[in-house]
Amino acid sequence: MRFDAITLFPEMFAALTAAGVCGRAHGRGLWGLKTWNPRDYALDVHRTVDDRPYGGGPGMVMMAEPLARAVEAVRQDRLRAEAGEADAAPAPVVLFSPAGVPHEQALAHEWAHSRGAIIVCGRYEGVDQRFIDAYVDYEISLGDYVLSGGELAAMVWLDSIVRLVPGVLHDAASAEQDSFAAKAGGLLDCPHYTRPEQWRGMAVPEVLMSGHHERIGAWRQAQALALTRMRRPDLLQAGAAKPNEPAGSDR
Ligand code: 9D3
Repeated sequence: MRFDAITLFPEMFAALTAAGVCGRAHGRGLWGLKTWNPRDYALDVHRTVDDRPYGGGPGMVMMAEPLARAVEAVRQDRLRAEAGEADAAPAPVVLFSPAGVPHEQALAHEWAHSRGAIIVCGRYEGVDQRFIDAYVDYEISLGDYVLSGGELAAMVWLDSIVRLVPGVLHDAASAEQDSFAAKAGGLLDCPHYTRPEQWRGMAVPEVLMSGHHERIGAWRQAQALALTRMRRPDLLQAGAAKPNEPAGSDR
């Protein structure tokens, strides 16, 4: 599994390959990441990658040509690396943008079984639409809040995917029991406790000390349901329309 990130801030991605679950998996060769700076593919001596928007308005727009040349360089590099591989296929191009389809756990599972992608991180007000039309296969958002660029969104997206890659997590069950995982029925997770039994006058719930596995399971289920009803009632609306699904698309 190989990802290539086209970004004006390649150094940000070091966090992903250096630390934690993703860092360890990277060290074990379970996934790879290469960064590419669009400035290196600019056409002028000033290495310009942005310009003012046609039609006016605030901010700057990322120019199409440096991004396009960066994607072409990645594709050449991937062809060289994959030479002789029987199952080699062109990698999809993914743009991170506030106008994208919202990311979610089910999509993380789908990407976890892919060969990877070419990631484009937007900065400034956005990316020239002609680059998107010509090169981008998927436009992805992380949610309805404003970031200063696509890098952190891409890193969160990558983290959600890499931890699901077979062999990355030691305990496969821990992924499945996460909040939002299918086996938890799409509920928030129940509360957790560890030693000591008393902490600053607060006790651990009786039932967890009982050793009665059936009652413990029922308690956790009830806690998860109550928490979900309180914080995320939207998760309990089975079959509710999602923002990326047109009305009536479920027939
Ligand atoms: C005035 C309109 N703004 C769009 C909501 C402008 C704008 C804000 C922030 C344009 C680009 C950005 C930078 N954000 C991203 O590149 C981004 C993002 C985000 O801001 N929120 C959630 N997911 C993502 S993915 C990329």
